[in-house]
Amino acid sequence: MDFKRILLLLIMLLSLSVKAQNPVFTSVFTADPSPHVWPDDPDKLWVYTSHDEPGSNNHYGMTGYHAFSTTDMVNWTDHGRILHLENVDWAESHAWAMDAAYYRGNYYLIYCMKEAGIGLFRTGIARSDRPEGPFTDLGYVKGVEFGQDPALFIDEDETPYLYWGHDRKCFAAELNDDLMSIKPETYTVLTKQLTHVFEGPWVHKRNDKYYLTYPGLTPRRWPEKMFYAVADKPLGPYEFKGVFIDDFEGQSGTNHGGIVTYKGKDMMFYHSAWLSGGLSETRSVMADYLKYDKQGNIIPIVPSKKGLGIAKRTKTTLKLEAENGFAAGGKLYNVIVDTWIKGYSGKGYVTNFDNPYDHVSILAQVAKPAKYRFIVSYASPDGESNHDVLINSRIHREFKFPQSKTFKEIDFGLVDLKEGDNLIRIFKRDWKPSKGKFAVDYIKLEQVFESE
Ligand code: FUB
Repeated sequence: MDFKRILLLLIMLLSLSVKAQNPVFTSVFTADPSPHVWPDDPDKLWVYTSHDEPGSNNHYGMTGYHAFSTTDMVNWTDHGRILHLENVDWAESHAWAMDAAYYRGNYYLIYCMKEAGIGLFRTGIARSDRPEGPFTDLGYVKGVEFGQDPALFIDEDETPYLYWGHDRKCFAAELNDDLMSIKPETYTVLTKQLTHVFEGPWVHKRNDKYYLTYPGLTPRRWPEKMFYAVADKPLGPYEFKGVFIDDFEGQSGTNHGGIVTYKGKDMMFYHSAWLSGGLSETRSVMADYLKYDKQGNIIPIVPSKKGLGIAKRTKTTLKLEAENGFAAGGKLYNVIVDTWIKGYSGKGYVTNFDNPYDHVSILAQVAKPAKYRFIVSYASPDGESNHDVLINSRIHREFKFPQSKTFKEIDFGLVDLKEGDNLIRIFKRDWKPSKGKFAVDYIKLEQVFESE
């Protein structure tokens, strides 16, 4: 082999081994990540995010939230839309940053939206008995004015603390046990303690110290950098420490995120504009390891393409539960949710496709037009079942579901999804009376890459 060929081979081998795990989610535009490991499942990492609509490139049109989970930091599941403006009757717009918490046996999403008719930010609270939602709105937290960018921190003694902040201000308070109102006597203005603060406070605890991280602006200068301050008590006083994510190439105007310890490693989740190629308000979640020095100071992070550097890239599969219906942006038409056939995932499955047009529609949100592998988990105990699948009313296919007494996945190959919202409808194919109980548990849409 001559020298040129050897060089080419080396370059090819090198490019195969290059690791590029940032941005973390490449299937959908995401921002304001809130990472958590829940106490009942230390093997799983969850990241809750807000959602940027492709093509809009402005924060004003933001409408909903997503949940992602992983057990290896490489393969991620996008559980789809977990809460949307349509599910919150007091709100009219601006589904901006949120946080999640596990508290007394339930999962909570604490988020902000603008109140209908008033147009000011409220801090909303929604609950689910499952980490992946969907979440049901409970109303807004009383006693919080201008409640943008809330973070809910549950201390080791189970005391709940709320932090929020916007427009160069930051506040905190202890919440009452039902999480629906603040204890007025604990209301604290943190603004002066948090040099350069702009919005987005987030709190984690390490070695009995409370770390409050936040996006800030040095005088009159965008984009935002990430700063932090440390305290001995959740409500302060906080000692300002400095910047730990400075300006970086391809960042969005804003930055925002949280810190988590997962399988012994500390990580910072934040966002950039890398996936959209620099569109400042079309963002994507990033993750990098975070390290502390001996004194407990955060060692600044320099965002890198490599990110967590475990694999060549991350891969996301959308796993969308059929039974979540309207709460997840879908629809159940003349079908029901049942739990009789065992072995389903989520809260149940959809069945009773008795007449033509009876259907389940499931919402899949993606960032860019792409091919996805389409998998359906179903059961058809009484024999083969034929159904049509409509994707955005454009692709129309006839799918055979062989008899199966238990739930199993069937792979229907590649389908095309468009940028933004895709509605995937599974419905009965013909006018013949139904043979039995065909049931849809969930659909999966798996990212595929050219080299696969
Ligand atoms: O995502 C919308 C807004 O941008 C958030 O609420 C802010 O923190 C900033 O990230």
